[in-house]
Amino acid sequence: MMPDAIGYELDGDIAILKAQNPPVNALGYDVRMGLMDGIARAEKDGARAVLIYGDGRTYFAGADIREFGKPPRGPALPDICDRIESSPLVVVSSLHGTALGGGLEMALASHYRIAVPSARMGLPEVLIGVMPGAGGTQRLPRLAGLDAALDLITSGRQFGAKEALELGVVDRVVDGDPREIGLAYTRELLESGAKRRPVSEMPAPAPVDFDAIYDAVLKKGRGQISPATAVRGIQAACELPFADGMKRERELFRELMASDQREGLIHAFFSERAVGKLPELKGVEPRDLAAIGVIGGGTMGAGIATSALLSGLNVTMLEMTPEAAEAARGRIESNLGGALKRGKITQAGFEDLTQKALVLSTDYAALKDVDLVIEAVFEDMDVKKTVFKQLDAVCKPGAVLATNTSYLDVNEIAAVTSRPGDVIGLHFFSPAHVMKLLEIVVADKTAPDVVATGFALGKKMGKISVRAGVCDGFIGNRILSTYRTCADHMILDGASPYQIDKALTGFGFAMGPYAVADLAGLDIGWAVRKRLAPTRDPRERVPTFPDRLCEGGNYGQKTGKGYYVYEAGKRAGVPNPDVPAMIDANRAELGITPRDFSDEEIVRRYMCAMVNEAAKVVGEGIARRPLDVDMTLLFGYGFPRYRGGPLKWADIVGLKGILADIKTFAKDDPYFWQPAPLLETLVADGRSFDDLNKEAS
Ligand code: T1G
Repeated sequence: MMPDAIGYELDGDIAILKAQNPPVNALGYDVRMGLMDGIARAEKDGARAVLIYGDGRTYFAGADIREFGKPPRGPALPDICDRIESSPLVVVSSLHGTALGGGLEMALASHYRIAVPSARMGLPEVLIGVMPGAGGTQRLPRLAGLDAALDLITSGRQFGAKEALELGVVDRVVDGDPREIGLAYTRELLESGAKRRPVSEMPAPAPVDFDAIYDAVLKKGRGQISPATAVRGIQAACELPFADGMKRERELFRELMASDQREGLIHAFFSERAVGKLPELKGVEPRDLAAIGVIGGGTMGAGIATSALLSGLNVTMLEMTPEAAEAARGRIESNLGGALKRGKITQAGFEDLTQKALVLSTDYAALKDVDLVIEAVFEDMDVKKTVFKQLDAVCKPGAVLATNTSYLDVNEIAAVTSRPGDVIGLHFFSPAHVMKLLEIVVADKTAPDVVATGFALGKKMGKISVRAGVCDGFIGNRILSTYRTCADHMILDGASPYQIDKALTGFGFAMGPYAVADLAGLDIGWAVRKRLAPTRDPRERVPTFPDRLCEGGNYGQKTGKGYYVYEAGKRAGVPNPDVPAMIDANRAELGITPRDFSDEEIVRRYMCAMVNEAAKVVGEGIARRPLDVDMTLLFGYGFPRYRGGPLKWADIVGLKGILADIKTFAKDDPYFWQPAPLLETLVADGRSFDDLNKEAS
């Protein structure tokens, strides 16, 4: 028999309502029913006060977001908040864990609030595409003031008990058990004759120029509408009577609830948790992970070592010479210096990490006891094979041997060792101590517990780990290569790199593909093109203007010039005046008469290319599920989170139309626009990528 979602107890003249809905006391239907019943019962029992707190790890962590998009059931949260606030009894909430969203709104509807020092709070609704919908935009401004309410609600950030006390969001911060400190505080209130203190009856802040605030927040949202819409809710608190403000909040909340962006952000929320849970790893124990080795102390190796050190791992960094080892130490200390500056570590922590946890060596023997080694040397197959032969000879039995290669064949690397089952790809993204994406590349013979160890390392390092199969570019770079080629084709046919970048930032990308290429370094793509040239299919349309740019030594930001020219001290570049002539020459070589492109067509072609290649990646099993591709693009390639990822976007806009467009585009270039078999199957069966996600979980 499931315990009641809300426990009820009478302690003297105090009724105690205890949330019992693990893991996070989400305010699902049973909890909401229990709260309504509990308040009514307390009043019927003649209690003088009610104490509300959460069992387990936290006070209510918000509405149950699994109910979003489903027909509403049972009492709505705003009604429960109003019921609590209007009770004739004195209502006290005792907060611990993470009182978020509707949870904090419940506390704001209480008359008094106490918290333990470690408690954290927040109204993160905008982060999942909605806004506070149970009075948060009406009560928080009254309690904490307009500036704090605007900051907390439009950012969705969490804040701690100390800040909450300073803002007046909580009345007390006392260490101890939430129930005990809550009871003691409630008794003290009753003994002192404290009255009910409805926040709704407090004066609201004076109105200000909310249109200006709305415009500023909308601009900052880069296309995401929930933060700016929440501003209109706060505006209602300042301009309307409370009841009317609540109505206005509800209208705005419902608008957002019905939006594609809410669908995209909720998909991202659940997918970033699901992506690390592979059915094939159920019950598979990872190997020990206390100390790791990193070979190669360049940008990638130093970033990987930094991330590992910050996650509590001991790291042995191997370089070729003492000078290279010292240079690697310098890079790692510079990375950790950033963490120190941001307060992520203390000075003592910095010294521990750099003096004790980090060991530098030029001798492979230093790796004989590590649990896992990550190779991050030059992207050359022969160099990597040499390294793996030495690792095979030196590392202890059971040590995991990982390569950070971004596209080389992990099967080929594994084959030079006597233990291919211990070999795996761990593809980090630069800078490795900042980027959250980790592609875990599983070779044909990689053992299941080695895969589990890769995921355990990713979790320890705070990464979003995605399982990838072996192919050129794995998941992310393979898809990137296709949509970048589509962009190059549009340039050959008449678009400019600058129009394409503008169109894609308008779609929600932080940067357009050509600005990204300048940032990453144009020489990387150039090397890939040269590597692939011998095996190119003659039907492929291959632009030459990118090579002309590189031949001039223009590699992007690192040389000060690429598609853009970067003047010293300026973050953004300006279009490189030499580029149009290179494009015109390329068009002339091919006999192309350039045509105009609308921003809409640019985005449509770009996204159809991305979705088509992603469908091939899922269809071939390189990515286990569509959500795995979505998380790869969100966490490694700047895809706008409020669209959920390319395959969520495809489901929302409709697969039928996407396939039809691909077939239209194929008339001009049948080789590039070969429809993905999986896409054709889904359209034929009337299914979505999300259907595949559900089937795979
Ligand atoms: N609803 C349903 N399930 C939830 C949930 C929620 N609100 N929060 C977490 N879970 C699940 C999660 O999917 C995972 O499930 C498990 O709990 C542990 O979570 C009216 C409308 C609370 C800080 O946005 O920020 O209130 O994978 O792995 O790292 O205005 O979860 O185990 O099956 O993340 O310790 C507002 C979202 C809702 C909070 C805990 N609230 N959650 O982090 O564990 S909207 C939120 C979080 C709202 C009102 C509006 C975090 C956490 P599974 P976890 P964690």
